[in-house]
Amino acid sequence: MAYKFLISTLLLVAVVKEATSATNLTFPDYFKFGAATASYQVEGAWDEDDKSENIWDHITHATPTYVDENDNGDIACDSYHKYKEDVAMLKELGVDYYRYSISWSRIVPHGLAGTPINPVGIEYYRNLTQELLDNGIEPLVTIFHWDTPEILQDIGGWPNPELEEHYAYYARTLFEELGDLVKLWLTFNEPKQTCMQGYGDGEKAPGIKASGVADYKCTHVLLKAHAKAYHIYDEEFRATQNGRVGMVIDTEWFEPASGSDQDLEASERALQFTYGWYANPIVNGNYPQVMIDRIDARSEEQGYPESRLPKFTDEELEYIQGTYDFLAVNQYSTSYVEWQEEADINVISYGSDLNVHTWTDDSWESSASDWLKVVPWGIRKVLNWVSKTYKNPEIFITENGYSDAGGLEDDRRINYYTEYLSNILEAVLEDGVNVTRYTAWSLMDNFEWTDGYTVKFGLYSVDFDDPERPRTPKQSAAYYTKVITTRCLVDTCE
Ligand code: GBH
Repeated sequence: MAYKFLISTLLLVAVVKEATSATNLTFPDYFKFGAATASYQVEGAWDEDDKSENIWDHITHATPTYVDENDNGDIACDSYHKYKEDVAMLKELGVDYYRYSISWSRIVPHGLAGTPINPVGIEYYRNLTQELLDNGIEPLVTIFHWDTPEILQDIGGWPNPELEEHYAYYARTLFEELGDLVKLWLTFNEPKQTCMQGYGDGEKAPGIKASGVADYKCTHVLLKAHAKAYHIYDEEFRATQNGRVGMVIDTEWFEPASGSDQDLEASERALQFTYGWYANPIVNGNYPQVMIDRIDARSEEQGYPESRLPKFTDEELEYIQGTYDFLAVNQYSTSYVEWQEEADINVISYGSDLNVHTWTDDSWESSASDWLKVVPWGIRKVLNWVSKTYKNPEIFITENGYSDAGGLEDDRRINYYTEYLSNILEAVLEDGVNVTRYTAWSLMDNFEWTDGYTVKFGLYSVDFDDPERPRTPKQSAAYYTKVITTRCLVDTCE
């Protein structure tokens, strides 16, 4: 009998060991766990209470086929009306904090600096934030998550230098109206996607295709807007409010295809064109040298009177440098990268300015998003790279998560979280990377941009066919709660 029991116990241990290679280390006490959403993806109420149209309202209404199944965020998860339920979910999950974003066109419906503030918009975010605080959940607020007021797009959008002033006015308004409650601010979510997808490849609203030109102009204005918001906080609010400000930058890991100098250089170049495009200015004061050198040279050869990569003045460089209290990283996936022959000089695009060959491995597990492969070791490499490249900053992981086609028994999502968190924990405890927060994307299924509602990232499922938009926890929600309470990824930890 005892013998049989021993055998089956050994078998069980072997099976559990096989199922995961996750570390049995324990998350340190200071490490915090959160979950994230973004305004356009969850709120709905697109034209209620004096909110004006934003670029996503506009593109989904004007060109319904822009999104899978002609869907839009008109109602989404209806979080505008159901925020108390959202907070109850966060409480049930047991997270330390909630990352959510504010809808600019709810706060400044006319968009332009100096125009009236919408008190009902402010009230919504004060109510949501107070509800979080009453439930012991810390707010982590994204000021801008891709939903530019349409009026600002009508004057050219982010490539227009005026946007710096309009954004600064909006950001100051938030510090003034919410800064007594909110102590952690993120100026921009994934600015690379705003600029490259919005104005480069057209994959996101406003859908403009001017790669290699408009994406660089967009970034130039956006970085100045970020710096201005940071300085406004510093000069007018920090002393009384005591908060911190940063920017969310996304990157894949680019794994060199070989150890050759050329492939190592290609990997570094890809990281500099991706994470470095935004991080280098705010940490070191300018675009990465490899971007300046390559884009300047190609522009000249192409007959441009000046570089397609705009220049900062000396004052601007100084103004932008140091505008971060921590670095934030969104990380999901990995590609292989290798050096390639110089691209045709007649092609004008970000891709040919970067000029590397990338691909993914067929053996990597896929997800419901074509760009998302399950490569847990990639996040550990990204964290080490960010830490080493930018002087060992405090790092928040502001997004990480897995997409599927739906269902409550989401074992592949549990596997993703287990394996990625394991690599993060090893980066912290074995590599000495200063990561202090981990944010799961997403709290619940929501409007996944051009994929509409066909792709699901949530820990909670939302029934989009039911007008009440009921939420139901998936198995991954229970797993995440267990990780947060035990601070451990496997059954027993050291
Ligand atoms: C985040 O972006 C967003 O912040 C969030 O709103 C979104 O819902 C979530 O992730 C899930 O998508 O097609 O190969 O050119 C994710 C990072 C980077 C993913 C750019 C799509 C395009 C890669 N994104 N990427 S590709």
